[in-house]
Amino acid sequence: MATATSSKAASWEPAEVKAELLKQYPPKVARKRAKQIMINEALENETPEITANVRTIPGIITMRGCTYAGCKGVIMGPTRDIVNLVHGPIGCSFYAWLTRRNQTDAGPDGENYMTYCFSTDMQEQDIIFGGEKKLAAAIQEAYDLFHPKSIAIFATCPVGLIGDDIHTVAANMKKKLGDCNVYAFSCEGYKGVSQSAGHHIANNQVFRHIVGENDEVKPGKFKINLLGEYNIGGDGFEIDRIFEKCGITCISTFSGNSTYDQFASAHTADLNAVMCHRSINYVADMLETKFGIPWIKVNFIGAGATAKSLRKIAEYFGDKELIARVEEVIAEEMPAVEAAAAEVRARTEGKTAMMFVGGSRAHHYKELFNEMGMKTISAGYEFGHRDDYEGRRVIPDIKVDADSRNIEEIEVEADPTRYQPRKSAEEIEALEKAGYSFKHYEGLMPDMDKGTLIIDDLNQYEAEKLVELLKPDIFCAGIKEKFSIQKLGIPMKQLHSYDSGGPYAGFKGAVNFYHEIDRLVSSKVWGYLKAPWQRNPQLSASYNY
Ligand code: CFM
Repeated sequence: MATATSSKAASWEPAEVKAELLKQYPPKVARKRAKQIMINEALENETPEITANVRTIPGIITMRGCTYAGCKGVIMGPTRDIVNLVHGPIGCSFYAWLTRRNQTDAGPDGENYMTYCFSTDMQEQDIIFGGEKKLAAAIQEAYDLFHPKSIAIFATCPVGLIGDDIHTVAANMKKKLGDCNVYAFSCEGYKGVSQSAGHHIANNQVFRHIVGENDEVKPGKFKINLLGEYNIGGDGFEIDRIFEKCGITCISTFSGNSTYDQFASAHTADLNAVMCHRSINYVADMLETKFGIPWIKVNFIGAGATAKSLRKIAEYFGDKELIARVEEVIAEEMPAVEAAAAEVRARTEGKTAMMFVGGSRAHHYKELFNEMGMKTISAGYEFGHRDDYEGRRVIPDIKVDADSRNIEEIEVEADPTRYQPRKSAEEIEALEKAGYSFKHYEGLMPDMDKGTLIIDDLNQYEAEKLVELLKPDIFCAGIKEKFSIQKLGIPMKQLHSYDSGGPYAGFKGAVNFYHEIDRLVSSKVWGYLKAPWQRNPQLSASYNY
């Protein structure tokens, strides 16, 4: 049944909505933004080309974060036993301290630095005279206090501007300390157009300095790495629970609740399962080139998607017992999920959602909304690249601009002694013939309905305009959008931090999500909210001389 709000939405043609969004802009800005706002054609073999991963136009209030956020916050932040030391003014650390809700479990060794905030606390005199000595002293101090296995150093904007050589400081300290791996990331906030550049910088250094450091063979019959899962709201814990139940061994997670040793041992796994394609596909490619580990795209957001991903992993190993066990687990877990979906569908069916999140969730969460009978009428990424929208087949056609050229591409070759293809060419071919696809990601567009709006790097103005025109039943984005959307009378769900909820991954996560969204879209409270000037339009003020 269509709701009153969605029938209202239907009165707008997508082209009209696009024109309305652009109307306010000066011509030059409108021309640029027009290329980032696509009406999804849902053509069979062809997806329209979107402009993505380009600079935000100055003056526009973007939803994006910075390169440092992508490197320190996203990739390295969720690790638990690496001391993540920020070289920069204290604000860069304070506002990156425990804000991303990536959970950790200290485990038997008890090492967990998640709750600490490490910074060199640069002052004006360090900016003028250089901060290298202070950085070396901070590394020494952290080492003396904690004796960690590893210390990672992150550059903030001023460090790049004054030219501190953080890599030499790191190399010298590594030598001096002897039993602590120290390395640095040139991830100054301005380095790229968004946090996406920070992912790439982080991936390169983790691969260069940690992966392959521990050759010890870990126990387990079916060994995988889970790439691009950051344990927000405990998602990773739920996925770990399912893997364990199936008998799948997760050698390393990049990087939710991960340890230094997990990264160091990643090359001993036999399959890479890639969850967030945007943030980590570089590591998947490098692990394949250097060590011969194939990768597949998975998604554990959505119960159906979870089941599908588990089957895909089992099929890769081709072991009858594993395949049977995965089916048993799915059969055990699904009844509770289906009961929850049936219960909420009476209220959620036909409702509409909008999602503007990072570089993969705007796609992944569509699965959960589908399971509730809800329609995603508009979606987009903050910093996705064209392949995240249109699929990996467009990668060769992506124009490399000056901003992307700024980010180092590291040369990786097959390891002379440790390269070992996990499947023979014939085995790969047989799997592919049976419909299996490696290194494959279709992107968001093919999954979106015809006529829906796909918008890259949505900004504050456009978000409000979209909500005003299309009146979705729920809007999903982040903290910067939350309150302005709620003030428009629309429920808002944070899909970065999950507000205070989660997990939403796996089977239990799906049940949590159904209940949460049902609660939000069934509540009328936001519609009753009126600002004082909306309630009493006669209110006026005059200036008193
Ligand atoms: Fe990947 Fe992420 Fe995302 Fe991302 Fe992020 Fe995140 Fe995200 Mo916020 S790694 S691209 S840089 S799934 S922090 S856990 S929620 S924007 S959609």
